Amino acid sequence: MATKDLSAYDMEKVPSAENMKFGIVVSEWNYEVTGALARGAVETLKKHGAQDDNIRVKHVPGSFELTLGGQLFAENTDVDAVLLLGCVIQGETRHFDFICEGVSQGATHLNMKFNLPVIFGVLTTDNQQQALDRAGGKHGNKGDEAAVTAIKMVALQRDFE
Ligand code: DLZ
Repeated sequence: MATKDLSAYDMEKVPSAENMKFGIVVSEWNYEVTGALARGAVETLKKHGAQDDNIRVKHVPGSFELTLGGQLFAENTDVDAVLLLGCVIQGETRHFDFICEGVSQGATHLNMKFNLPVIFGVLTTDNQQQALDRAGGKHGNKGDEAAVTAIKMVALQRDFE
């Protein structure tokens, strides 16, 4: 895009995902939330043209395990992007901080190590209601947003090929 066209940039526009392959890693912890994130992500990928055969879903026990799940996709498949979907809810101990820190650093590392879009689709909330509100509730579905981000990043990567 030329600099003169910047005011015409349309962020609502989503590229076609028709020829893109996706891996989705879903955490089992707080599955009422993460299952809804996953359903939203799959629906959104398909809405933008992704083929069912080009979307693979794997589950891991908790959000801390999302990083390794992502690495397994990156090393063993030809996916164009990986979505990490989890939900960490604040408890009484510092466990929350360690898990959030671990998975956010892990996702960043995977992006760089594999030069692959690895999308951070992890809700980090104070309570379950806040999480439900963002998993198909009053604040939308962050799984949908993760899917759109994945599509945009694959398209960006292809722009540089
Ligand atoms: C142990 C734990 C706790 C307390 N809370 C959550 C949470 O809110 N969300 C989540 O995804 N996982 C949680 N876990 C599990 C950890 O992610 C991980 O599975 C364990 O520490 C084992 O490595």
